[in-house]
Amino acid sequence: MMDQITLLLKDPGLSPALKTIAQKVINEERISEADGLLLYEQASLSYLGILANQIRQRKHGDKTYFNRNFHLEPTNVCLYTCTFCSYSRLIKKREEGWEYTMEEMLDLIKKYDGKPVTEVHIVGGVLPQYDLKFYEDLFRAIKAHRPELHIKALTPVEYHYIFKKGKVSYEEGMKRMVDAGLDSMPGGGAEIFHPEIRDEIAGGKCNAEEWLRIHEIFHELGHRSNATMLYGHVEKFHHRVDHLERLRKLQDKTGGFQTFIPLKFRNKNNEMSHVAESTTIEDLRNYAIARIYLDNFEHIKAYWPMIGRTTAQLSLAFGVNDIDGTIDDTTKIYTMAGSEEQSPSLSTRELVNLIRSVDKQAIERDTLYNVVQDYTDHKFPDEEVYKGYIALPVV
Ligand code: V47
Ligand code: SF4
Repeated sequence: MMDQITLLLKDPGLSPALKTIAQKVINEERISEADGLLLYEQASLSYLGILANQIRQRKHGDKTYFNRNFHLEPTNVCLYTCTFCSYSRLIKKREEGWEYTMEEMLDLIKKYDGKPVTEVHIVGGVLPQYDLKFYEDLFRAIKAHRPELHIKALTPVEYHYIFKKGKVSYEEGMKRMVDAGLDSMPGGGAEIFHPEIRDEIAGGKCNAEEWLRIHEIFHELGHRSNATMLYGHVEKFHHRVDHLERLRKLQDKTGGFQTFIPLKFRNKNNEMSHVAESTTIEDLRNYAIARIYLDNFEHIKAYWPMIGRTTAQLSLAFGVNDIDGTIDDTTKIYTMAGSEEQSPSLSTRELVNLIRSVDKQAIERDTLYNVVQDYTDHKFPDEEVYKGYIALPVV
């Protein structure tokens, strides 16, 4: 029987340019920026799915990773005014937001004592009192309380601000963060790198070069980080290609990125509510193109609280091999922006079933992709033998 890619190449309706790109994927050759643009402009969902799935299968087979984490959001008050942000309460409307003290944050950390979480993801707004010293103290206090808890914290947006305010270089600042207990960096704050878009939607915060430089320094210190792209608003396809290209270039240099996470723009309660959201078809095309373009990234992650469980399941056939953790409703960033999941909480068993029901293997990982537990042949208590498709409630 002919495999899907061979059938694709024999399709008389496929343009020579798309055939050439398919051939590159088969030969494991890198595609160019022009190829990337052509994929966004012309490639069908089925074409992209076949190619992205081929790469996913080559890299990971059916393995699909998840981890157990929780979010800590020190504040939702922010100095910046990103137009897509539904989360922040401007400094002028401070009373509508929250600003946790050190003690309050440690209490939130302690709520997870005895629970099998491996990671705390810390992210929030930017405010002067959350300075370099504050975060050093916070990381140290978390490690003193629970040394094995992995701290994945802050983005270059916060680091750029606190280092400037503290009058330290990026190099010195990142070293101090690592010394205090920072283990890895999440992918946020990347938005769209191209200044034509960045200045419009995220003016005033760190620019593309600064975002990339802080990740580079962190990688040079021997640490790993993620990258995101906030897509589906006012950017054009060439801005997305530019974004992917800048990430691919830095990854060639450092190899320090673990995972790429496309973030679908949600339009509730923000200054861009008039901008229509992308369709599910476009979301799946975007995952697939990211998988094809970022040949030097090991993992592509779908953030299920944002896109919903069903699209997350579908994404696993479009290049995605990771679904964000078994988090509970500790993050407000997306619920406030109108995400699919109003109370994003899944138990390990639900998450495993979600992965299994599309015939993939569920693997629990830690932040650095060490296997915590392989659920492929796992039988939950009171569970009958796994029989294939499990219908999930529609959300
Ligand atoms: O930088 C804010 C995005 C990001 C909206 O590294 C929005 O494992 C869509 O980066 N519509 C922060 N997106 C979250 C983030 C993240 C999430 C999950 C996992 C990881 C990881 C990182 O959220 C921001 C911004 O790009 N965002 N508002 C919105 N209305
Ligand atoms: Fe502040 Fe981040 Fe919201 Fe921008 S996206 S306003 S930096 S919290």
